Amino acid sequence: MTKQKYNPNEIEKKWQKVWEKEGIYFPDINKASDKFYDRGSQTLKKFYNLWMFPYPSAEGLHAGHAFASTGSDIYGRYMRMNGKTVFQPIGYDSFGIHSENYAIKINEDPYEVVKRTTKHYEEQMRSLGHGYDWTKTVTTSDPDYYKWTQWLFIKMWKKGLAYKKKAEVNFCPSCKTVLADEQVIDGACERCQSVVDKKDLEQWFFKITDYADRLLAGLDNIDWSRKVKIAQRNWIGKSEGRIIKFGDIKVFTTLPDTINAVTFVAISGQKDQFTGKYVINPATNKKIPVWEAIYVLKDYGTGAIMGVPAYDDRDREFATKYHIDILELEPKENDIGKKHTNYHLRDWLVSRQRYWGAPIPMLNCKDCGWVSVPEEDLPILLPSISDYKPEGTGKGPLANHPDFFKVKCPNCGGEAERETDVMDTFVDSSWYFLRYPSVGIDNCAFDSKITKAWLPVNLYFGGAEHSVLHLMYARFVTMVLHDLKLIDFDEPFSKFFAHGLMIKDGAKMSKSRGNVINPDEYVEKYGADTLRLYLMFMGPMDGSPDFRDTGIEGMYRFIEKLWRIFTNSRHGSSLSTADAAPVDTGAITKVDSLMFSNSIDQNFVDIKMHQTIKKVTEEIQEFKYNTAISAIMELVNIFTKYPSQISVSNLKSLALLLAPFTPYLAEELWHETLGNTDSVHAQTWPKYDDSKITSDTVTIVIQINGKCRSQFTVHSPQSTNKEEIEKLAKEDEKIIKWLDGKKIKKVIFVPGKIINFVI
Ligand code: ANZ
Ligand code: ZN
Repeated sequence: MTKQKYNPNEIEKKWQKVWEKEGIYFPDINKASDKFYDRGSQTLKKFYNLWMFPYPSAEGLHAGHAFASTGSDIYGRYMRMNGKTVFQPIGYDSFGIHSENYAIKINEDPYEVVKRTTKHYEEQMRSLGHGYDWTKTVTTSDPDYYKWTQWLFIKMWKKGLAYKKKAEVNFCPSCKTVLADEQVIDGACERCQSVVDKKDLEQWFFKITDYADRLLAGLDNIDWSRKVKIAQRNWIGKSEGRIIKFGDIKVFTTLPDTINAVTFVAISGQKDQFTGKYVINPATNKKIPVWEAIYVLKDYGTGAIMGVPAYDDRDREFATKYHIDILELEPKENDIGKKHTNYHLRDWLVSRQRYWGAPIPMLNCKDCGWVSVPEEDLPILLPSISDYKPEGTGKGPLANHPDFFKVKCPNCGGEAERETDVMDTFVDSSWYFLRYPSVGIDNCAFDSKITKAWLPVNLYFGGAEHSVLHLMYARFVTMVLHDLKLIDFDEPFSKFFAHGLMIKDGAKMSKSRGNVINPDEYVEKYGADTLRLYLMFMGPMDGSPDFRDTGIEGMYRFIEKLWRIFTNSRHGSSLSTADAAPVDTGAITKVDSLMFSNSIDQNFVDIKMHQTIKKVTEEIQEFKYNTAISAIMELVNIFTKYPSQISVSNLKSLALLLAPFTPYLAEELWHETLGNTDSVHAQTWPKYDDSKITSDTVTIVIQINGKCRSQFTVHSPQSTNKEEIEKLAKEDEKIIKWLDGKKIKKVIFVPGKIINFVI
């Protein structure tokens, strides 16, 4: 009988079509909503499994995306097999500088660019075998999405949380736009690394500072890692101190007890200089000089400090440099000044002088001032223009288009001008998780009943680099919508898991290094299942695994071996020794030291099966997919060694364990070998029996003339049976060599411990 060879390309294409047709990843959102409407049962049933949506770049998905998204997909599949109705959507963060800069480079309309890149992403993600709900995708640059981003802006405005003010802002001369504080890393633009300038510009802000305390307090109620919570706390930077008056200058201090040692006051300035003024230190009544200093920040505290060179390093440096007195005095408790709490968190700067973003739905009327666009006029469409390149004038490209900005005031009918800035992409991504379940509904941003049923997100999977930006904004927006009574929860992501970043041959993957891995090649050559397994086997999800493609061959061979185990069992033949050759993955550990004879009872394979189910189950819950996979490999090794002991039920369990990791392979085997007709992904996760796990095995040492030469493992009852142990010991490969041509004089047996051959 000819055996069918493992052909991933054929299998994977086949199941993609079937899954799509049967909609196995498309939960009926409305039906489920009726069922889950009651929060109590909802927590039992629904599972909203979310991976941070990517921005669709020209290069397409790279292997780092594949690593992260596979990690998320495995969890979703696991939860589905644990009885959850899983909703796992995907979309594209398609507005913004990435797409726009690329469009400029190739001189094409960003709209066309995005159409092409999102299509490419979709093809790639489909091929990877992810269980996405393709009926509910979101593209942030589509009018049916950004209409609601504009709506969100208006909600902010009406609640007094959006305002425009002249502010000293970070301006990237290369990107020709303002940047939020969070987008400036050590004085350089996060995207292009250019040194950032300061400019005074009129900008729109969201008042996230009003929510500083809520954002802090909320952290206590969510299941996020310590690390991410610390990052958020530091970013909010709550600091308690006092405001103290030195003459007419107010300073903010966290160490008021050092006031005796204050020898100067400094206000924020463009350069270090003495102002010529003096003020009285209220604690000592002494006259002290007032300076301007660069190190004093304009926007923090009161924008002025009391200089305590004896206790503060920067003050000491300043005093030394400018020959100001240094007073070494013990701090003394006092109650001068007024208690004050300060935050490092700044208001969120949301306007950008660029083209490729959602137009800000505001207009400026000569008589009425700033007025929001009536909601029924949304969306304010981003017009298609050819001169969309930023000029760096402090105004966006839309400011060159009177046909766009010249409008009538909706209040008084007078002359008005639209805002020509567009929104920061972080606004787009601050609420997209609310849109997914309501995709297709066009009379609201999110349907209240559906949202109540499906939100918050149960597991959010994403990069740790978003710890303070995106995650803080999304939490803020959620709190605001909660306060507007539009949703009934105020934390969007019950659990957040920060995955690590994949590297390539020891270095960070980047375009400039030319070491970006395209997953397509590997899918083409080995199939998505091999790639998935390889990516997940590289290390734990929160580590920085190194992609070295030498390992992928071994993984392919492992899958072929799985294939043979199943297909051979169907043909009723047993595995040949060649088939049983161990896979070269480095995963085989303890098993090799176990030696059983063919008389081993079926029980042992069963024990191993239950142990593996337990291990895989526990490791998946911890996102340690690598060790889950090694456990499966160990099991497979046992299967290849004892082919005659494999029961159909063992094979079934193995297929189920494989399903989250290698969804195509598992489905194929489930149907073609095991003869099932429904999807493996709709099955119940295998259960383990604790009573079967405690392995009742005993290790027997084999000695030759009293010296330990080998050992093997048997079941406890067997271990006291001299004849059986002697027979098994003589079958041991090493012992065969020792005994070869020798005469056994005596056999000493210590039941359950040692068998000694005297030769
Ligand atoms: C006296 C003092 C003595 C201070 C000492 C520190 C150490 P956090 O904890 O970050 O809030 N400060 C206040 N406003 C500032 C501004 N606009 N620019 C630069 N520095 C400013 O830091 C609060 C401390 O930072 C304040 O407490 C103040 O210096 C300084 F041994 O006052 B302190
Ligand atoms: Zn008006």
